[in-house]
Amino acid sequence: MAATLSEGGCRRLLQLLLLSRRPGLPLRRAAAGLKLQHSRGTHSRSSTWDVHAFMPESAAFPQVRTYQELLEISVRDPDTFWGVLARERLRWVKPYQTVQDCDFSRGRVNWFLGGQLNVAVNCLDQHVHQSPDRVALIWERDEPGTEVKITYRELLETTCRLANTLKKYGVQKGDRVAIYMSVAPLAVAAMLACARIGAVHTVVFAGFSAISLVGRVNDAKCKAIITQNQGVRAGHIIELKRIVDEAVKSCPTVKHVFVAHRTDNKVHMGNLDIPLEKEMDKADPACDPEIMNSEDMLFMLYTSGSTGQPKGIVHTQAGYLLYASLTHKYVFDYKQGDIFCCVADIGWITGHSYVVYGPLCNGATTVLFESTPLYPNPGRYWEMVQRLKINQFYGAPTAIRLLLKYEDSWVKKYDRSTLRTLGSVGEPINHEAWEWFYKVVGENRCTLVDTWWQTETGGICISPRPSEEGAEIIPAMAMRPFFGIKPVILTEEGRLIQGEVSGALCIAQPWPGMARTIYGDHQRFIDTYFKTFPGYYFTGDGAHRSQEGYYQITGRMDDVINISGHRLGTAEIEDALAEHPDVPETAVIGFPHEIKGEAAFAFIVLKEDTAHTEPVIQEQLKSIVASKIAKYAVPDHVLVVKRLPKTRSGKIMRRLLRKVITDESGDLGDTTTLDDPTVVTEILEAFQKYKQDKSAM
Ligand code: 7RM
Repeated sequence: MAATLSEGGCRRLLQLLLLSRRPGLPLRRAAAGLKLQHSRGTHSRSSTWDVHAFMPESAAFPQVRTYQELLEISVRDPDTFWGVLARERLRWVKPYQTVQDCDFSRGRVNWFLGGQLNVAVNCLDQHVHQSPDRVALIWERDEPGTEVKITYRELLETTCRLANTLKKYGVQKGDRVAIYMSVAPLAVAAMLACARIGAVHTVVFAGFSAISLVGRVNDAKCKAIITQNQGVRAGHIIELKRIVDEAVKSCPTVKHVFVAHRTDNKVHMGNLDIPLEKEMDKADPACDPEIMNSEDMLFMLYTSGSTGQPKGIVHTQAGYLLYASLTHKYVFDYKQGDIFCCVADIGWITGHSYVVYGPLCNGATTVLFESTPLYPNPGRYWEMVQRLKINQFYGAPTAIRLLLKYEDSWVKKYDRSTLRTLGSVGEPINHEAWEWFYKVVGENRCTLVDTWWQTETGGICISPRPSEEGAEIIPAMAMRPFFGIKPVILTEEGRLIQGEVSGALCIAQPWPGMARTIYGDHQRFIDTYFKTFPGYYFTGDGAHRSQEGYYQITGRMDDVINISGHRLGTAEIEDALAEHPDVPETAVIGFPHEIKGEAAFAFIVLKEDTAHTEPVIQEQLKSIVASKIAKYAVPDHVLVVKRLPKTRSGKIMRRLLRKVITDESGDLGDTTTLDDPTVVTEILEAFQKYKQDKSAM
């Protein structure tokens, strides 16, 4: 399918191009503060560096000569920039007419209106036409050395068979389908099969409990669930089908459960259950793609907020795909033929954008990592890098912090000379981890990018690359906005501040990858992201901007914590703990943890007449959290206190609790609003005693 433009589209594009060529538009050359990285032996200076070779689509902006000018046009004239990129980089059935129609005050975000396309065609068919035998997926199975390669032709056929199977059982355009699987080619095919027939997938991380699955499936009103008989991770079996069996009892909308087979073990098959591979064998290997509008839903993904239930973040077709693929190419310096490896699980947004959609849209070979960093030993990642000849490696700081505790020989004994780019995502990366990743893993020669983004942003928004070639990278800093991203920093009162400052990180204008709504609750979307600072998208994160204009993320400003890169609301954990009949009150705080980044600390108040001992209740509470949410959400510490510190209006003063557990109790700040100041001494004593008992803290 050729990229074509209708007459109207042509006219509009011409207007845009003419507009962008208007003389007198100030295009500043290189930004202040750009230094060349000295550790790089060879670099061409920006003056000889060809921006049109760097981004071929930029030929549409002939007046642009430097990287800085390209970045500026993307922010100053987003319609021109994104209009050209969407036209050139996506395969359209029908070209769009309007680049964007957005209004933050209403939470209205629309891109490429009038356009029609199919995401699966962009990710598969276009590459099958050009190079059917190129490897699309390398499935790095849990058992090292047993990887499976799948070509674009094979992935297209598998996707079509799966799509036809879904159709046969009544799944139609617009229906929601839950995917509860570990990282596997069939999981990727399931996502793409939904995209092909216009169904909306919601991938639920396979570490979530049955109750969490129920919550998401019911909120999305899913018609079907696609799962596996079992999962395999670090040599252990995960009973995925059994968890689904338990869940579907409470999911009235689910008509079918498709069961793929990861192991040879038999599992119970009930009324709703359909053996997936068997059905796929019978299905037609070709499936006509559904023609989708740019703003039809592609997927929803649940993520935690500061209050209540996780919210279903909605992403749509064209804008999301364009943003995921463009960031994949430019942040990681992906070149055709590279083997790209993002070790994230497909249950998170990182897996959606940088295991599946970004790389496949670019025709890349993408690695699906099923295992864990320590299985069968701490050399797993690097042995895989050597064996698969990986060029880009994208992972989480928590894994790096874990691995740097082991001998460097676990890294050094493997050949990592294929690596060019290393990436970090999900949480702040501390200096020690950054340096180890850069020096030991990357041999001081790879580019290491700390990438900041969110489920809601669809793709990377702040990252040291792309940039002018050879531009400096400051360790452990996300630094530079991506094309089209205009970060701003506001004070708590909502004042926009220029220059060096710390404050609330907001984004001042829409970009194609951003979320469109919260499923079933658009008002919550507006309230969460556009109310606090009218006119801006509020990220929920704080940031510092340096004199040079570089951004450093300082962490969440709300009650969201980040455990091993997994986002979680403290309110969710509190809600789970409150299920215990003997626990009337709880407060959960995030506190720094050496490996996990953050861990949960729960303060609980017990009923006076409880029949259980404290240790029994503590264990019961931990298992409630594991079964209501997931294992990773279980608090590391559960401390029984007589009362919680509250203001006179009854609000729990978490700030105080945080100071107690981070040993800052010498400076508790303003406690005058406390209802009863003696509660502080009480809690401090309880905490000291707890620490003594658990000398591990
Ligand atoms: C991609 C992802 C989003 C939250 C975000 C931040 C934190 C992510 C970084 C980071 C510091 C980073 N999506 N976060 N990346 N903090 N430096 N490079 O993680 O929706 O699951 O989480 O994660 O707080 O708001 S997410």
